[in-house]
Amino acid sequence: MTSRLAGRRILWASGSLVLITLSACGAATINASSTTSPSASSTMPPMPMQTPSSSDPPGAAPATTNSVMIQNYAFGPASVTVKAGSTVTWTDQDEDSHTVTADSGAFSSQPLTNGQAYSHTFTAPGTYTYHCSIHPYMHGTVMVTNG
Ligand SMILES: [Cu+2]
Repeated sequence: MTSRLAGRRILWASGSLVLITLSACGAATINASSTTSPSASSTMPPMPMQTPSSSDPPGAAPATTNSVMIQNYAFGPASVTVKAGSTVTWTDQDEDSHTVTADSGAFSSQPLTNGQAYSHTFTAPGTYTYHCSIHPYMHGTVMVTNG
């Protein structure tokens, strides 16, 4: 009776020793990687990370201008914010023709040739998406705010 119990205790003890050894090894490798990677990566990411994050918001933010240039098959700025009652003017600066056509069909210019301009007055607040009917991949947005 007593010998059988002693044998079980030895097996349990050896089993727990293996577990301790494995967990110790795992902890050692985690510590090793965590101490080496931050020192190597801390010098790399902050420089590239801050440059795009600080330059993206101004570029993505809608511009407060009433003039949109159509250049290189794109509306620039692609997104503008104006107050209700404002007139937005698009000017085609490409050799190719373009239109300013509301996605909703609320307004549309004739095909503009180089140097030609089109104006539209936005009286109601809202978000107006538009495109070029000749080049449907050209998109722009006019956000109209309350006075
Ligand atoms: Cu176009």
